[in-house]
Amino acid sequence: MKTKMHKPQTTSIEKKVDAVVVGAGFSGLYMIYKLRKMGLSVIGFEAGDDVGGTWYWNRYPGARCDADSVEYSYSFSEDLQQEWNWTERFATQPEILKYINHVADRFDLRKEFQFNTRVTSTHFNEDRNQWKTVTDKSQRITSKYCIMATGCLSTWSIPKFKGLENFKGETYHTGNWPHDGVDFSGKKVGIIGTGSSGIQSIPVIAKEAKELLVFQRTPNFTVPAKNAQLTEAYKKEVKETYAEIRDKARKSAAGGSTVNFSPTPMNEYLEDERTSKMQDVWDLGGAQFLGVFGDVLTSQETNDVLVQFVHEKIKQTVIDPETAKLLTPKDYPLGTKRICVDTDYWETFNRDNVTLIDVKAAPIEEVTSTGLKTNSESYDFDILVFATGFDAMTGALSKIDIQGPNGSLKEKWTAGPRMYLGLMATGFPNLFTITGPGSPSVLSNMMTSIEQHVEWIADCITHMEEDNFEKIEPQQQAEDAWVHHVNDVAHQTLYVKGNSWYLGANIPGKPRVFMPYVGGVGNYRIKCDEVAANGYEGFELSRNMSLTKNKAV
Ligand code: FAD
Ligand code: N01
Repeated sequence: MKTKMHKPQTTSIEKKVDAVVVGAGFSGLYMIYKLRKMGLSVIGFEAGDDVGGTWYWNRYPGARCDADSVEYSYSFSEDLQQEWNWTERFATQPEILKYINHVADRFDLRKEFQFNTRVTSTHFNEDRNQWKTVTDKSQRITSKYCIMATGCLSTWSIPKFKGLENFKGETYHTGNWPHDGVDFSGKKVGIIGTGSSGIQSIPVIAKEAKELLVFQRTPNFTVPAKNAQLTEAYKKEVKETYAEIRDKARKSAAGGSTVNFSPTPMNEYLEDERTSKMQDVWDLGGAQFLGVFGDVLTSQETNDVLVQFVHEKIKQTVIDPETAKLLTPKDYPLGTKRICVDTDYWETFNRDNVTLIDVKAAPIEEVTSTGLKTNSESYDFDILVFATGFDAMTGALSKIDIQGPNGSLKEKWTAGPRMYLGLMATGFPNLFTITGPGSPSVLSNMMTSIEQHVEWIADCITHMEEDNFEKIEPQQQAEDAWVHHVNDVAHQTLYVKGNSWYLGANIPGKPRVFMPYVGGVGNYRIKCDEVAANGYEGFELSRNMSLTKNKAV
């Protein structure tokens, strides 16, 4: 989907810039745009060979967003949002990647990036107030600021199955899909994983493959997308009202204006109104089903009512009662594992060429040369697809050796991530993360959250440059209080009852800590704005006299 061939620049071995940005997804691109506009010198590094992040890597069949396309886009440029035309309610991966390429071309953003380059370490030199960033191409870049735009869902995870190296067929992970696609025709395919990626790809693979074996450990709650082509009238209306749409999204709980999360708890509806209310929202399609009542994620009683509603839908859709039973999520509240949005997911299990296999009852023991073996049976296939998810939120950061003056980020996060506002961590001056742990991030339309973070970081750096500050880092007390608050609000919800990647539960050995902030995008923005307005309350800003001797202090 590249619109333009580009020659990756190669940065000389030693270089000094104002800021290093790691990652060329939506976050990194906008961060580079802002920093460059502020007159700072910047270098971006990206492990992939082009821009796109999530949408560069996740090219599996059926991949698309489940936030409305018109809102899953940048708002920072009025011209950009007026000139771009989305075609579907939920855009496909190729369309989103085309959009990202358009943005990169339009604002000439590639020239600051070095592609095919992974950042391996960054160490802070306290005497010089500088980060020294090292790449896998042995470059060493010093910079005052280092900004991690490394993504919440960019470190794909393949479980360490015994015997995996013996498999003679093809293997793929949805999060690292080949750019020229996979030919499933005439093939017997096994897929492990029934989260959002599995649920999107299974219906499409089932249509292409000769046979599909779906290995399911936990059934997931999913809502039909009701995807559709966007009409000209709708697009015109959106463009005319974009300012209001964006404003509403920024103030909302989940970062979107079209997702209506009702504030009204279920008990305020009469019993016979509840089912029709659920049906109405179900018919609208998409993740907004989670917000049908105001207390879906705080009241077990309300949640149970939604669960029953979904159970009925499965029964009505899936013909074979045993398969229907197996597809029915029972052990956790709806929404506490990320809700999925699908097209024809349950219907796919009515096809003759699709078999659902319960690997909770009979766990996978090993991968063999021709397929896999559970503790009760062996299965053969030609292609094995891992839809097994990501080391979310902390994975990409933990892979980089990040050393502050008093130790590494990895050590600091041994018992789970600790950050102030999900933006910075104590002990790591001038190092920012975009949508880091402790911010609404993955619980929101991430475009809204990414823009908010990039703009906050850009304003903070402007403040530092204008007032000759050399260093900023959170005060320990502020960080501790924020971590406590994030934990506290999460524990007032049902979220902590699901074995989700939000809690790190999908990665063996990962500390069980609820990582995103459930307090809502609008409230969180107010907090961040207040912090900035109060002179970066909770942060320690310092000037280094020897370094700033030529500047007015
Ligand atoms: P990413 O897009 O993940 O980009 C990070 C980049 O950093 C990657 O390209 C990676 O290669 C690079 N990188 C990481 N570490 C290094 C390193 N050490 N050195 C060099 N480069 C590095 N969100 C929504 O709000 N709505 C949706 O509908 C939605 N759908 C999604 C569908 C899928 C399949 C997935 C996986 C995620 C989805 N998300 C969705 C979340 C999505 O990740 C964000 O919306 C958004 O794209 C994140 O952008 P980003 O730039 O922050 O991170
Ligand atoms: O990953 P997941 P994903 N044996 O972690 C199973 C975003 N996204 O890539 O639940 C057997 O959700 C695991 O089983 P269990 C979105 O934020 C969005 O699907 O741990 N099975 C689970 O079924 C999403 O939440 C879209 O029991 C194993 C699956 O693999 C996030 O990305 C689309 C196993 C992993 O599900 C991640 O989604 C795609 C094992 N050893 C992604 N290990 C949109 O539509 C894991 N599993 C917007």
